[in-house]
Amino acid sequence: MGKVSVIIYITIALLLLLFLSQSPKKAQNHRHRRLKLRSSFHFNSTRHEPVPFDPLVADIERIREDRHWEKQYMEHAHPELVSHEHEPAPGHESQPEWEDFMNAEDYLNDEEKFNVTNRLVLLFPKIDVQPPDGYISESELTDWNMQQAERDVMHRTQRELETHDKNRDGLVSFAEYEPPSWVRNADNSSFGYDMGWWKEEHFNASDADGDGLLNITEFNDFLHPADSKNPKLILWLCKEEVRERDSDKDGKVNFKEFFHGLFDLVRNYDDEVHNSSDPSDDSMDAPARQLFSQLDKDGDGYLSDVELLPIIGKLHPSERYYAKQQADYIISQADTDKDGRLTLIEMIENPYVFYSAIFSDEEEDDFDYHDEFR
Ligand SMILES: *[C@@H]1O[C@H](CO)[C@@H](O)[C@H](O)[C@H]1NC(C)=O
Ligand SMILES: *[C@@H]1O[C@H](CO)[C@@H](O)[C@H](O)[C@H]1NC(C)=O
Ligand SMILES: *[C@@H]1O[C@H](CO)[C@@H](O)[C@H](O)[C@H]1NC(C)=O
Ligand SMILES: *[C@@H]1O[C@H](CO)[C@@H](O)[C@H](O)[C@H]1NC(C)=O
Ligand SMILES: *[C@@H]1O[C@H](CO)[C@@H](O)[C@H](O)[C@H]1NC(C)=O
Ligand SMILES: *[C@@H]1O[C@H](CO)[C@@H](O)[C@H](O)[C@H]1NC(C)=O
Ligand SMILES: [Ca+2]
Ligand SMILES: [Ca+2]
Repeated sequence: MGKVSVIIYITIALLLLLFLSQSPKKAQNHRHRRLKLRSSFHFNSTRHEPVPFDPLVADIERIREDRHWEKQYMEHAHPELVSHEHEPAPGHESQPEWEDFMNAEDYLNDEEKFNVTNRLVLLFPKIDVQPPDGYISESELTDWNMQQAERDVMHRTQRELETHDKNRDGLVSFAEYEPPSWVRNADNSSFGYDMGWWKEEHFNASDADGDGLLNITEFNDFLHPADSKNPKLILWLCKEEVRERDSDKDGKVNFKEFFHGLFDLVRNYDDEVHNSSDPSDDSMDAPARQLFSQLDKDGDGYLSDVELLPIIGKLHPSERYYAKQQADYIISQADTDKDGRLTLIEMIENPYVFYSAIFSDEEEDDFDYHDEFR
């Protein structure tokens, strides 16, 4: 740490002491709310859950989710074993003090053990890094959320990989891969979407080096194509989008299919599209026509897979999109002086915003998760 940042932190610490000594009531005001761990974990969930702000909470949730997952996995893969007393799986013998769910919750609500103010004081300098100036900017908070999300995603991917990797070589072949049961049981035609997911073409597109096996990076891409940098997989995602939107099955997306399937999803992200460049054309679908012809590079009146490339990131938001959305939400709630960034004092004044993912009594539901996307 440079001299400047040391001075900044000493200043912050002094300000903090001053603040704490002056407003003891304020800190207690928030105290009757109980923090609750989430229990909405499902195998089939495609909803995007926000990742906890505090890595300690994330760890607790992760351990709990692993156990839940093991249990479901055993019921699914080895039903013959489930009737016996449930044995902890290998590698999980040593349990921390939050042995079970209720203990974990008691732990979080025990102010001696889990002091939210102290947590924020501890986390602040880890987030305030670019530059360390005593303020947390939107981009610093987005990066932080992104780090938490990546940790979480890789943990789940690792766990998934272990269950599919039958010969334990750390790689998944398509023969080893078994799609989730709700994919296998689904009748092809009853889904309007998800048709090509978890099939061989999806697998092959994820296999960047084409050796027929997915390593952890490739397998993570397979599970989360929207976050992948593999061009083959991104093109597959466009192909899949065409398949899902192509109601008349001619292999391409015409204007009608675009207007009724894709346009609304794109428009929400892209305010420019609202402005028609041609003021004389004031029909309802003018912005849609404008975007359509912009995308239709070869002008054949249809959108092909490659022509969807410019908007695929909007159709399938990446982890970074959610990280930024969560950062914006937190700042909007905690930025008391409305300067667009957070000081430690602003954070301490609004501690529950940072633990909102685990609120038991969250009143507002105004955080838009975009459920309809993956
Ligand atoms: C997902 O699983 C939950 C139970 O685990 C079930 O209630 C829900 O209907 C399932 N959703 C879909 C889309 O299959
Ligand atoms: C949490 O820590 C702060 C700062 O150290 C302290 O002032 C406060 O009393 C603590 N709260 C509880 C409930 O222990
Ligand atoms: C789904 O469609 C494929 C061919 O497109 C077919 O081979 C498969 O049996 C179908 N599965 C179900 C469950 O209908
Ligand atoms: C996937 O790649 C393998 C070779 O690694 C090939 O045999 C197979 O036909 C491919 N499948 C699809 C659906 O492209
Ligand atoms: C997985 O394979 C890809 C090439 O397909 C490579 O770029 C990547 O570094 C590998 N990941 C690991 C963790 O070895
Ligand atoms: C869109 O229209 C608004 C006013 O309605 C204007 O402020 C904005 O600059 C326009 N954007 C573009 C890209 O033309
Ligand atoms: Ca590979
Ligand atoms: Ca501020």
